[in-house]
Amino acid sequence: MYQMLDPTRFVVFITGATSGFGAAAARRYVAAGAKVIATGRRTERLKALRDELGAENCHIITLDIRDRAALEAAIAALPAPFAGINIVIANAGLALGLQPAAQTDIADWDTMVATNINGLMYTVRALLPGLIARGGGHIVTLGSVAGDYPYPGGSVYGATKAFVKQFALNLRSDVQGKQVRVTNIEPGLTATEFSLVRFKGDEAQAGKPYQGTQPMTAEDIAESIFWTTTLPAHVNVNRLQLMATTQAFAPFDIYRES
Ligand code: NDP
Ligand code: 8X3
Repeated sequence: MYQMLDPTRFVVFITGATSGFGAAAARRYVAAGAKVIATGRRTERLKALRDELGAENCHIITLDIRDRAALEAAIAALPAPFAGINIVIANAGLALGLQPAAQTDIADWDTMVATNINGLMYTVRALLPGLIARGGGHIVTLGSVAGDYPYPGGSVYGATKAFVKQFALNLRSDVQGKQVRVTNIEPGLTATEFSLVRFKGDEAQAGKPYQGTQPMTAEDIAESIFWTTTLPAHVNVNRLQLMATTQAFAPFDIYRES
């Protein structure tokens, strides 16, 4: 029989565990017997998750990944049962707005760069030396189809996800021989709070991308993340792109005079 890794040996650090993929991943790993460090800015959500999963399985840290000093301090202060991190799910991120570039709020661009790029860099930089020192592990980043396929209004969000992809691939090169695996998960349309965040709480607008169709779910993505990390240690999934079966490709958009 094909031998997967034993998830009861996993200590998993998850950013963005208050919602969507991160919360679903926390549940998936704990269900498989792993220990999880769940992080995010919304403390009440984290407490509810800890109550659900059990404090012996789920350690929570209120954390804004844009705050490098806080991130490093939180990792340095981890209690012993959660200190031996061997899986990092660098998932926290967001899109803000869908306006054309000329009309966008530049503060939204700044927030996306600070979160999706700087926050990701800080997370990986803070955790990678520990993974290497402990003999290996796995870093999973959350890219997007938006990192490959342009779309109107996707300007900075898509560009941050292109960064995530290349950062993950470059990390792979850096950790060669260190027993550290790196995987960029690249989902398409998935129903989470992503759209509500993008449209700043406007539920009617946020619901539109999912209307009349069947998007993927947070559990679909969590299962994919889990699968890549439980594959035998000699296998590295570099990139994994997923779309809802209802989502496909369109022709190029040609502007015509008439
Ligand atoms: P959600 O909005 O449901 O979850 C996003 C998570 O990120 C929340 O837990 C949020 O926690 C956290 N987060 C946001 N900003 C920060 C911050 N500054 N510091 C710490 N945590 C932060 O979205 P998804 O689960 O869908 O998205 C997860 C990742 O997947 C993102 O990187 C997103 O770009 C990507 N993605 C999503 C797709 C989709 O269609 N849903 C498709 C492709 C990729 P809190 O607010 O409590 O801090
Ligand atoms: C989220 C998917 O298509 O809304 O990364 O950009 S999309």
